[in-house]
This record gives sequence, structure tokens and C-alpha cells, in this order.
Amino acid sequence: MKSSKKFNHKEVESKWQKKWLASKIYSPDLDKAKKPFYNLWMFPYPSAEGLHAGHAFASTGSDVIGRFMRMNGHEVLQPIGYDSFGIHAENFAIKIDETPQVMLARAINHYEEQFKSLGHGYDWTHTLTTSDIDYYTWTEWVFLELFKAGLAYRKKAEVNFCPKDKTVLSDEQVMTPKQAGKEPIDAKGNPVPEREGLMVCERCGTIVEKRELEVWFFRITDYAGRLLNNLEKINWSERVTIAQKEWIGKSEGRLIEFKIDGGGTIEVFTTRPDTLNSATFIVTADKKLYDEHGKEKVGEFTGSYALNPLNGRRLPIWKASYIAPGYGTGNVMGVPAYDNRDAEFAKKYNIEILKLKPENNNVGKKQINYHLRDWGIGRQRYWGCPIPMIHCKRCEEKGEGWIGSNTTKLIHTDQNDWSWQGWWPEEKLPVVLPIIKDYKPMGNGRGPLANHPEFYEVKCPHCGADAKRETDVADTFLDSSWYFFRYPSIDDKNHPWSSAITKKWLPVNLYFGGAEHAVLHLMYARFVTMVFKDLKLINHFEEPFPKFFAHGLMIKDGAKMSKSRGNVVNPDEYVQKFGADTLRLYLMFMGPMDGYPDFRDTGIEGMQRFVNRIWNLYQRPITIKDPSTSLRMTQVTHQTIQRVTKDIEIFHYNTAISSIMEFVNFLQDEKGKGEDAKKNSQSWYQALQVLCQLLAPFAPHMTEELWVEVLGNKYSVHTSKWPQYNAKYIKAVNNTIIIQIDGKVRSQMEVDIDTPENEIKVIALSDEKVKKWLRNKKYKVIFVPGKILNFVTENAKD
Ligand code: ANZ
Ligand code: ZN
Repeated sequence: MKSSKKFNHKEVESKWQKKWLASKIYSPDLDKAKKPFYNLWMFPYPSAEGLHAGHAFASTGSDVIGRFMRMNGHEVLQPIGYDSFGIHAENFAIKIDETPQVMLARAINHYEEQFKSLGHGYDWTHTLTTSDIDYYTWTEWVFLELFKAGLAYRKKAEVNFCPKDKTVLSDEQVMTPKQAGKEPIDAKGNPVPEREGLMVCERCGTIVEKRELEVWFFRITDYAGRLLNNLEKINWSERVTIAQKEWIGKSEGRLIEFKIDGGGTIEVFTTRPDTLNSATFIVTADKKLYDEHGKEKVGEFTGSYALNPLNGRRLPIWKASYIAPGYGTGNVMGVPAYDNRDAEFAKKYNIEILKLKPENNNVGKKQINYHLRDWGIGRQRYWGCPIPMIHCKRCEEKGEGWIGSNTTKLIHTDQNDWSWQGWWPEEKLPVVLPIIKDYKPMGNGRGPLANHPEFYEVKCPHCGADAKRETDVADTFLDSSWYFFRYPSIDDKNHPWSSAITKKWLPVNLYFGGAEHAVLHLMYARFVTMVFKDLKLINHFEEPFPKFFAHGLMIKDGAKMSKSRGNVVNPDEYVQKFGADTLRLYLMFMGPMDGYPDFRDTGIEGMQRFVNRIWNLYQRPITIKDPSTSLRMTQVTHQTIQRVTKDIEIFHYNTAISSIMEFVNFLQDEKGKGEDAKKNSQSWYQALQVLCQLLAPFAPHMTEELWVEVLGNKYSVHTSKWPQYNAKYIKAVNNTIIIQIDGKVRSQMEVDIDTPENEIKVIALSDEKVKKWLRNKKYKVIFVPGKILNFVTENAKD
């Protein structure tokens, strides 16, 4: 048996990393797999800063479950890739004055080394990078599929614009400073005091401006109902489901038409038709007031009156700042007696407040509204997937465009707001993103590609005239909305995915990732998958992630990790110093996987001592010639299997590791007993095998070394069969003791099988019921081992 007193992590870890790669134990045969399990962790966007400890925490959490499923008989596909297009990478490249291509090549290498050094069981034969042409060719294809289905349209719209990033943002990328976790700043970077209604860019905290731009949208609102209803069918972390529900924002109400005194009508949307009788005014949206005042209530009387259909009352019509132009009908019936906003407004402008009892009425017609907006996907930046569309002026003048000519699969029929006259899809993909030097954003509402005629000057695919290619690029969230389709089919160069492989491997069995993606990535991926289903591009599912686990956020010494605080944990240093196994164990032990575990250096040192203790446990002669067994050891072994299995299944890794620690303590005590231990070598051997297996998902290198080199197994611990417990040993471990007082059953308790009598007595005496019955009494105790604890009081004898 070769092994030393201290676990030499450098030697052992690099040895097994190389062996695993060569033996491809993490690359399942995708065609032949019998029990496929697609285990996916949200891929990172690479920047030259490298993987941080939060990544290490989350990716280890995903790796643990992948290893567990593999040991439970599944062929596990666990791929990793890079979400490399987008502002994040581009801004970093600008900062260090390199092209994104050059910066990324280096960054991705670094990430790959880091992932490997952490010992993750990734299938390195199925990896992808979204900015590679092999990948984004198909992202362009996805765009065209949506376009051809009538789900991509271009429209002049008021969009969110970040003056710092100089690009349009989707609604989902705009939030309150608190939601973004940023101090609000203006376009010049100066801090701005917080106030109600302030909205900032998710990424940089700059106050977002509104601009009128003509941009591409995806009609995600068509899917609002389905996106909402399907939430019932999928198994997701609750906080994410709630966030999606709120974001979709279903609202059931009625449309009520009011006649305008002097002619015409005005229609309102209300969720409280029962309050119609108490309406005292009508408020209508005004874009200017809305933009200038936001939530502050400012209004102007229009001079007109509407008539309440229920009681004929004459209601003044006001324009007001608190009505959102794009929501409902943009008109509201003001009911100050029942609605706070209306009350505030009515008081300010001396409008009557009238409180009549709500009563049933059925005026108006039922209406369901959603707060979800269409997904604006054009970005006036360079580093993104080209939008493969061509605009022809001549076709536009002739009133021609894609609609009405080539469309066969059109889902949407309402063409009112589609201004794509003159727009044609590219006939041949890919549209290659050219390498340019002047790729910085311009801030004039056009992307840098608009300075490159060699890119945008093309012939119209319809009439042959000089035409122009779209120079906006796609939102990065388009890249990540479908990447999980591509991983298993990465070898198929002619299709975005192979249907046989997809049938076998999708949907993703377990998706692991951050809750911060609740309304962005996770909504878009669901939408795009539903569209694929409707277009019959897939047919056996429409929810990409039937199970999603939202991990928590790691903090350091009680505070959020950030560069300015200087408390960012670099996993590389810890891997160097302590080894990946110690780091992994520590990350998983810090706290619940979905909480805010706190990384402390003292904690990881403690974990290192634990790792060395395990290592030492195996430094004893192991002779399996002796067939005798120890019931106690078998029981503890099986009990540990049960606990650890149950905990891993529900991502309670920290308590799984606690149980392993208890097991190690027990074995160490037994080992201390020396002679005894030798006698029981069969149980010892079993216990050491099991310990190795239970630890394998957390500490893959050390366990592999022990499994192969010390225990003498001829195959990898990671392909070994997860130990099963036998119920008969579990039951025997716990004992139910009946507690009697003067011969009457008053309570009962569960104790460890060999708990000594005096300890059982102490536990019983802490029982409230027992306390009550024994209050102020003297008693004697009669103990029937394993069965009954009887308190005989002095009174009873009298
Ligand atoms: C009368 C009323 C009485 C209302 C009452 C509420 C309470 P959600 O849940 O968001 O759909 N509303 C309608 N359109 C609006 C707009 N464009 N901008 C601002 N407010 C608007 O809320 C719908 C309710 O918000 C509607 O019901 C309407 O006010 C208002 F005691 O009508 B209610
Ligand atoms: Zn044309």
C-alpha cells in the first residue's frame, strides 16, 4: 500500500486529472446511453479576470450532483462552455485595449485550466463558445426561424438606453439600483441620490434614458399565458417561480366603455369593476407627463367629460402622469374612495371623492392583461451575433417585404405594428461578424458596424437592388436562449441539433444556476423552446428545464465580494495551497447551497485537517481474510449511507458532509480501539469502501487515489455503484423507548441503540410531559434495556 501521512494534493490531483481526461470517464457515448442524465450549469461569460470563487461554489454544487447521478447508474452529460458575446466581454476588451477575440482566446484558456484544476467532471468533447462561428451561425438561424414565424418584428419604440454602455437595454435589464446592487450614477459616472422610480442599467448602475429608436423585438408577449401556466408543471426553486410570475404579471379585469359627453367613447381597463359606481373621474395617459414626472402625480384637465355607464354621472377627463401609456388601454377610471393613487390625485386637484358600496355589475367585457413586454433584442454594439436581415429601399417603396410573400408558418396575424416593409432574411448563413478595430460603441443609436460599408453593402435578395444589411447585433441573451440544444449535438455541422440525440438527451434533467437570471435568461430560454415546439423543430417537450435549482450567493467574511472591498476570493490560490478537494469540501460545507455561505480562511484550514484525518484513516493494514463483522459498524455505515444519500438528493450538501464527518469520527474511535478493529476487518473494509464512495462527489481526487491505490479497486470510484443501505440496519440503530410513569405510558423517545441508561434518563427528564408528571415528586427508575423506562413515584407506593 503506498501512501504517506499527509495528503499530497498537488501530486494526486494532477495525476487523476490527466487520467480522467485520457480515459474519458466524463464523456458518455451519447448515442448508446441507456439512462441519460443531462446535468447543466449555467455557462459563464468569460472575462480576463478569470473564474472567481462564486463560480467555483456554484459549479462545484452542480458537479456534485452530476457525480452522484453517475454513481447511481446514469450516463451523465455535463458540458461547459462560454457565453462569450456581449457587452461584458466587449467592455473588458475595451478596458485593456485589445480586441474581444484576442482577449477571449486567452480568457477561455484560463477558464478551462481553472475548471480542470477544480476537478469538475466536464465532458470536454462537448463544449461551445457562443462567439465561435460554428455556434453563432445557428444563433442567426434561430433569429430567422422566429422572424419567419412572425415573432420578430421591427418597430420604432421608446427604448431603454444606457448612456454609458451606449446601447439599448431590454426591460429585464433595467431595474432599481437596489435590485441591481449598484449605487446609481449619471452618464458621467457621478453619484446620484436615490429616489423613487429611479431605474438603472443592470450592469453598470447608470441611470437609464428613454430614446426613440427603431429596433428588433421578439414577440414574447404572445407566450405570456403559456409561460405563466407552465410554471405549475415545472419543478423550480420557489423564489424563481415567484419572480417569473410577477414579471409576467397577469392581471384579470374588465374593459369598460364610457361615452364621452359630446361624442366618442373612451375605454378603461380595471381590475375593480365592482367600484364603477364610485368612479369620479377618468384619467388618461400622457407620454410627456409620464416621462417627466413618473410616479409623482401631476395632471391636466382636458375639458371633456365622460358618462358613467352605471349611473350616468358626469366624470371629468384628466391627463395624468401616473398612467402608463403602454399598459391596458392607457385609460383608467379614477375611484379615489378605493384606490390610493386616485385618492392622492383627487385630493391634489379637488376632485370629488365618493364612496358607494361595491355591488355586482356586469358592465364591460372580461380582459386579461400581462405586464410582460416584448423582448427588444437589437443592440447598437459590435460584439454580438449579427442579425441576418437585409433592408431594401426599393422594395420598401414598392410596398414589398417578407410578409405576404414567403411566409408560410406565420403564427401571428396582427400586422398593425410591423414596420418591416423592405426587410428580407439572409438567404445564406452565416453572416460573418467582421473583425474591425473601431469597435467601440458610438452612442448615436447605431452600432459600430454602421461605419463599415464592406459589411453592410449588399444586394437585395428579392429585387437585386443595392440594399443594406442590419448593423445592430443581437442581445447576448439570444445566444444563451438555446445553447443547451447545441451541446449534445456539437458534432453535427449541418444542423443546429440532431433530432435523435435531442430526443435522447433533452430536456435538461437538472439545471443549476443563479437566481439572478430568473426573468432574463430563464424566461427567454423557455420562450424560445416553446417556439421551437410550435414550429415542430422539436416535438417531445416545450419546457427546457423541468427542474431548476437556484444556488445562493457566496460572501466573504460576512460581506459581499467586490473588487473595491478587496475581498474577492481567487480560487486558484486556494487550489494551490489547499488542493481542489479541500476547497470543494469547504465550499459545499459552508452552508446550504441556496443560501449566502460565508467563506472564511479559518474554515478552509479546518477542512484541510479533516482531509488529512481521512487520509490517515486509510493508513492501516487492511486484511480482509478475517470474516468476522461488527454489527455496530455495519449499522453506522448503513445509517450514514441513508443520511448522505437523502441529503445530496435535496442539495443539502453541508449536512451530508456533517454526516460523513461523524462517520469519520466514529471510524477513528474504532481505529483507536486497536485490537477490536483488527478483529472486524470485514466491516472495516466495507466501511472504508463506503466512506470513499460517499465522499467521491465532494473530493473526487483523494477518493480516487484511496479507492484505487489503497483499497485496490480496478476501476474508478466515480463509475462505482453508489452504496445502498439495508433497512434492517437502519431500524436497529434507533430504538424506541417507552416512558412510563407509575406503569402508565406517558411518552416515548428515539435513541441510539447503545445509549447508556443514565443518558436515556437525562433525555427523558427533559421531556415536557415527563416533567409535568414528575413535578415535585420523588421517584425511582426501572429500566428495561431497549424497551421501557419506568418512573415509580413515592406517592404511587402509598
Ligand atoms: C379602478 C380601480 C379601483 C382600480 C381600485 C384599482 C383599484 P394591474 O394589476 O397592474 O393590472 N390601471 C389600469 N391601466 C393603467 C395604466 N395604464 N397605468 C396605471 N394604472 C393603470 O392594475 C390594474 C389597475 O390599475 C386598474 O384597476 C386601474 O385602476 C389601474 F380600487 O381601476 B383600477
Ligand atoms: Zn429589393
